[in-house]
Amino acid sequence: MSLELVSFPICPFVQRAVIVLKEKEVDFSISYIDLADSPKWFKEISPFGKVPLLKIDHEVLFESAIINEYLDEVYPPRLHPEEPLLRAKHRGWIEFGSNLLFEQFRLFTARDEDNFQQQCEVLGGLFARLVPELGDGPYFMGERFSLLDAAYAPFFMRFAILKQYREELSDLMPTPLDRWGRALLARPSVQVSVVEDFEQRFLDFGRTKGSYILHEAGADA
Ligand SMILES: N[C@@H](CCC(=O)N[C@@H](CS)C(=O)NCC(=O)O)C(=O)O
Repeated sequence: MSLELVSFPICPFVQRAVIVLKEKEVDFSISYIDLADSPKWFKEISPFGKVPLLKIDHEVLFESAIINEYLDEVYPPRLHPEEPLLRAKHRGWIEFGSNLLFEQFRLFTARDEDNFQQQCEVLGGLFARLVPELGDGPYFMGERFSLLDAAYAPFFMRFAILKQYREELSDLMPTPLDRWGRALLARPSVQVSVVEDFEQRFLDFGRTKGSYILHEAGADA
């Protein structure tokens, strides 16, 4: 069976699937498209016009959560909880993590101080909601790295970059979340889940979107 991930180099949703493939030590190839000018073949096979896609021989899967569940069912070790109720809870919190990524994107691409502060409030509210669910760590609800952990790692990787541009972002993140993020970023599968020049590409993308915090820090030259 040949596996190919269709990607955009800084997409956090593709990164979720890469982390799972790395955790499971599965061979795969990755191809990159330009989302601003996506090829015809991609439009034909991507129902939402979004990455990631996972091509499995001649079949195509879309949506990161679905792709990861498929990988989890086919390749060991099992990362989703075995117990149905807990698994369902994890699915809900993975969805919450997707929302967190969208709000982080809005923070990154905020075009002025007011908008940036508004987004800080939104993220602060989401953090407060998440903290009581965490448990004692080091991972979400326990000691085992799960699909949910893979789904949140891209958020923490991007947040670590953004913190360099606005100090108050460090204060915004509650200590238990920060501890969780550090555990995720220390994971080898997470460290090799992005392109080598990821940070540069991420910042370049922010500049094209008029990111206020980059501009303010004089980082958009
Ligand atoms: N719910 C989707 C979200 C994927 C997503 O938003 N991908 C972005 C790139 S990070 C995309 O392809 N955007 C293209 C577009 O919206 O036109 C998933 O979990 O896979």
